[in-house]
Amino acid sequence: MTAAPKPEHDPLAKSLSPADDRVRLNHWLPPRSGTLPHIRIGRRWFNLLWLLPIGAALLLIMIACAQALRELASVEAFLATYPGVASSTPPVTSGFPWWLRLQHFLNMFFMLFIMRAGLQILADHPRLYWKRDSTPGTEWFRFQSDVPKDRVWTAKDDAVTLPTWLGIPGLRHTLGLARWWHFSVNLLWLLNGIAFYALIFATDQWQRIVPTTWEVFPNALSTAIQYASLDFPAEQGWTRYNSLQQLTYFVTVFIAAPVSIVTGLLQGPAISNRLGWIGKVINRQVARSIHFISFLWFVAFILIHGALVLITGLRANTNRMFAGLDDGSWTGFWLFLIAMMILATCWLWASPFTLNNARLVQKIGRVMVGWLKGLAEWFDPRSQLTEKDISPHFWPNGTMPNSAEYDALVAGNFEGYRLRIDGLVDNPQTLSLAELKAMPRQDQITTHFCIQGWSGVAKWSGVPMRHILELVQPKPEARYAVFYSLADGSDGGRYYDVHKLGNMRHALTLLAYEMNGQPLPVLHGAPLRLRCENELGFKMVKWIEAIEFVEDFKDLGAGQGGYNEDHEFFGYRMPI
Ligand SMILES: Nc1nc2c(c(=O)[nH]1)N[C@H]1C(S)=C(S)[C@@H](COP(=O)(O)O)O[C@H]1N2
Ligand SMILES: [Mo]
Repeated sequence: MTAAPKPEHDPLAKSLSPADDRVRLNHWLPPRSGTLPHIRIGRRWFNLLWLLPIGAALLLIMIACAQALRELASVEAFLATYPGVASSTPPVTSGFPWWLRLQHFLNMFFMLFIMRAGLQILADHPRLYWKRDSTPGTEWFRFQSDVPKDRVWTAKDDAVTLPTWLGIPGLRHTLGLARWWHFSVNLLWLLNGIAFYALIFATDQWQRIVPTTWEVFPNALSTAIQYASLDFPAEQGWTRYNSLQQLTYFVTVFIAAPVSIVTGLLQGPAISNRLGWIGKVINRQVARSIHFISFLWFVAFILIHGALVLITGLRANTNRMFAGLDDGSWTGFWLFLIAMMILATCWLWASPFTLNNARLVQKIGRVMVGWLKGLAEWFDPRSQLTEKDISPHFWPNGTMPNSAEYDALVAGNFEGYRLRIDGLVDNPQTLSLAELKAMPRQDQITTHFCIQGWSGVAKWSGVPMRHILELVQPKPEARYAVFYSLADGSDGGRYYDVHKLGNMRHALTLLAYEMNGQPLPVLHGAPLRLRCENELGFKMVKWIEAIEFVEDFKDLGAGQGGYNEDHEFFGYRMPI
């Protein structure tokens, strides 16, 4: 018996390019600096840097007011009735067990990486909106200027640079790598959190952070007045936290953390487009904005918590949380310093390591969370919107076709266009646009989720992929559909992307030739682009030239399953 011949590919496979396994600055998107963070109030933008002097002034006023208040007999009486810890709060008798201390450290460790990587993701579309159309000018927060009106401004143009010490991995448009960090560490953080929930309720530790009486509110007010007056309340931190601490820890652990997780998941097309009204009310941009607000909560919490640990008794506090001791020794303080050094070292190491070993980070990320993302791909997204939801602005993205061949197609109104469908199919096809239009037509109004963060609604019309499958009859060994573009990618070589066959059978997977009732514009992929509503935008190849069915994609391009997977270290399954 002779070995089976090596599968031949569509001729376009030769136009795919290899890719670097690390981020090379001379091949990367050139830097672009953003602005300082701004918030929009009405029609005016305010620089958030103003919060520093305003905050300092408010702090001073607050101290003065609190001290003046404490001169009043009625306030002193209030503080006497509500000293800061509700009298019925049960004391915790198990001290600070090792698991609690370890989880506290791990939580801090994970959070820093999650937050830095999250910021990097945000920097790829540095604007936040409350409406899913992401129309420039409707943002409520941004660290980028107005969108230029005198040229095509793609979402990629809009991404800004972060320093490598701040973002992971820093630089510009590195969100592919940032997402591996964000999601992989999220998983560890989630497991740590689940174990924490289980352990605190299996012991008496939950009593520290779960209020059990309404008296927690007057007591929290009392604690706030005492802190603000700089005459701190007596500490009983070994057994009970004061009510203000209890409330803030409760909000952080039981509200901010779950809200972050839910609003994170709701930003994924597979989940959001599957969930019906929930995905509409808490749409991509609402979820993204709330996700960011809960990030701000964590930042504020960490800063205030850290500051209070320092000023309310560094030795006692670190002794408890790092050594589990309630004595006057310095043991906890030294352990705390070691923990901080580990943190700082990893902080400095993370970005350079990621840039130099980008492919490895992609692989590790895929092992850690790729399977979870794969699960979400099973959802067959069904959510559709109505004409009135169609976005007034739909961000364009990607690298436009730049060839005489394409120009000739445009000049000829795409009459010369032929879609080639080949590979592991029984009936290879070459279809003109007219032939495609003669096939069963489907209209759908759906939300587009770009990996960078923006979203938009449009009405797409075209041929459902399931009819294409019926026509060409993929062979049993065909597992993936490769979409080759007429356009190159940003770093040279053809743009392409690979989809599992399952995705091609979903009801809303479409070869679109119309957008909002008009022939597909060149900017958005004329004459033909893919719509696959359970994946992020980069998987929806525009300006499709050929579709090839294959058994494996390892021998295509750099073998990662698509152009951005090869060149920007994205994952090839991206339903979230
Ligand atoms: N050929 C090609 N297709 C592409 C891209 C590209 O760069 N080249 N960019 C992708 C990305 S990242 C997105 S978000 C969508 C954007 O589609 P739009 O321009 O219609 O918004 O196209 C996708 N398809
Ligand atoms: Mo995108």
